[in-house]
Amino acid sequence: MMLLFSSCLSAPDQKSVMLNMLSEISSSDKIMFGHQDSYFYGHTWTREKSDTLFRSDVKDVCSDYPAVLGCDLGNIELGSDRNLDGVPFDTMRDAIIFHHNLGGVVTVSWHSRNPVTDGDSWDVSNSSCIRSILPGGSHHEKYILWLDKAGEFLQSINQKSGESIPIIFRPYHEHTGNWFWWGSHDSETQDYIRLWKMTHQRMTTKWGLTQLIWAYSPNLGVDKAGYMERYPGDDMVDLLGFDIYQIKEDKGNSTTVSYTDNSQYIRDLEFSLGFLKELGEEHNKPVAFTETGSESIPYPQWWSEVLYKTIRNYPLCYVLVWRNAHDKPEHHYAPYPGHPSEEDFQKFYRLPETLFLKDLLDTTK
Ligand code: BMA
Repeated sequence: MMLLFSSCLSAPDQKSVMLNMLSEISSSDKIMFGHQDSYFYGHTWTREKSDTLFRSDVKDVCSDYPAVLGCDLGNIELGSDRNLDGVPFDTMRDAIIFHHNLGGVVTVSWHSRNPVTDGDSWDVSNSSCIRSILPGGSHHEKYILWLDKAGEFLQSINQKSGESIPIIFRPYHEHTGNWFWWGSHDSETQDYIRLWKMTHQRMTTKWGLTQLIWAYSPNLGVDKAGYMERYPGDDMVDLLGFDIYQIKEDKGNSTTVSYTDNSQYIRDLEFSLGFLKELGEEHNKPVAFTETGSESIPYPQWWSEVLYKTIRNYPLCYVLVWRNAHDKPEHHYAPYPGHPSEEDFQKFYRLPETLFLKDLLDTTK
């Protein structure tokens, strides 16, 4: 599998090369592995300013980087030089260019702050937040400035690399839940769609980011109709995703949290990925498992017996697991050396169907 990007390609061409590649992988038996923030910190380490090479817990375990690098823009809207998890935006830019130059795929989410209260993304204390930032709303102008901060950063990646890097941009994710200010509890269906369109238009017309691949990713808890309820339209979305986590199962004893029963997670995946597959076909879009994981991965065979065993039946182009925090001992979704699931992850890595960065290496560079 090889990506044929070239710096001579225009932004729309870069986008179509990437979309073709994603569709090709979707319709094959292959799947790319992704990890959020993989290059910036791991379970026991953080990146030092003087580090020249990128480290990754995934690489420490299988000698290869993930094929998909996940990054998050949260706090860019404040003009901060680090994101909400402490990642310097300069490092993020360099990592995106490095990863792209090796043929890897980049996806960017945005846990932006609440534009009305200035609280974090999870601040849902006010209502009609979306409506307040749409044209005519009390916080519209402020929010446009926030969009511009994100647009400026994304544009700076292209300026530094000298080419338009196609990035899977995944704003306003998990909106079918009620934990983010952009969630479905906040406003009417049409408000969310207008927010998406306003964002799409600003990034495209003001910042010229025509190479962005727009990913729509609701979360577990909806059926096919619910998934599509706030769909912005085929012209505004390029990739259909889903966020589904394996939630800790509390057996009633506050000290015992059991992860050994994987059946509910498998059922959730089969139900949700089943209609995601149909939607991909109906809308002619590649489909991806945009976020997942089992926090701490306490079940050692999780990679082969739970995740891969289930997702291999669906035409996904990638699966991305969430970050390995360095400052929260239980908050990790990929293994690190010595982790109980390390061996099983290496088995997952060796499967001919799973793609990591070396499988995508762009030899044309
Ligand atoms: C959440 C957690 C938070 C983090 C946020 C954005 O799922 O990992 O600790 O700040 O994602 O990355």
